[in-house]
Amino acid sequence: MLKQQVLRPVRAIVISPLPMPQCHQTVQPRRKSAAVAASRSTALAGPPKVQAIRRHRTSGLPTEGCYVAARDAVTTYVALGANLGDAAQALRQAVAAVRLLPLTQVTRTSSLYKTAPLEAGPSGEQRAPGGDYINAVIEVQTSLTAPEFLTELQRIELAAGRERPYINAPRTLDLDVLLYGRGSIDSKHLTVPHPRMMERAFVLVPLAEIAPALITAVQLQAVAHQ
Ligand code: PH2
Ligand code: MG
Ligand code: MG
Repeated sequence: MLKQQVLRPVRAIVISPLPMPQCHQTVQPRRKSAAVAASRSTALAGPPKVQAIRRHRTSGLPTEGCYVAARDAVTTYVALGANLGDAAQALRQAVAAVRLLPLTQVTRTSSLYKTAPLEAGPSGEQRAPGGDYINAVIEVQTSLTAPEFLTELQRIELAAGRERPYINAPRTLDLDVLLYGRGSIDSKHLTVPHPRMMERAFVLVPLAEIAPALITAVQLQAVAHQ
């Protein structure tokens, strides 16, 4: 049974951000830099040198450790869950950490929901061992690619002490990409739309709260018994 016990909305909380990298520059991809022009003329003079620093394709500026906004922002939805430690606080800190990501804005946050732990996988609707979860969904605009965004979310999970001793183990923080624009991705590390999102009340209810146009009444009805 999904207890729709709404705790305090995420947005009302004062948070202490997790440490984040500071390399958030946006590069204008048009102008040829002096560095590129110089490297081309020296290349004519002798054999090409191996370049230690990765450079932006056209500007020639170093991109090592940086993200480059090369395209419009994509609307993504991320499910947050935790059932170890101070789960509500972990979710608030996670939202704060996502806000600090490069080229990324959090545009909507659902309420926090206290939910009974459900098995993931084929037996999907059974109660799993462990304590109740706190769940939420956020809407994010990001110019990070899907793999970059996933890497950043995994880093936030790790910073929150996430361990994976066995499948469905209780967790300090779980961040799942539900949707990445209209993208359909099926890679080793990422599948979007999230393959089980439509089976889970703890995802659909907060998602419908912030993006009602994405979820139909029939879809909500189908998980209403959880
Ligand atoms: N996450 C799972 C498995 N079961 N149950 C609830 N209530 N909330 C979750 O976030 C959750 C779960 C695997 O990610
Ligand atoms: Mg999950
Ligand atoms: Mg996950």
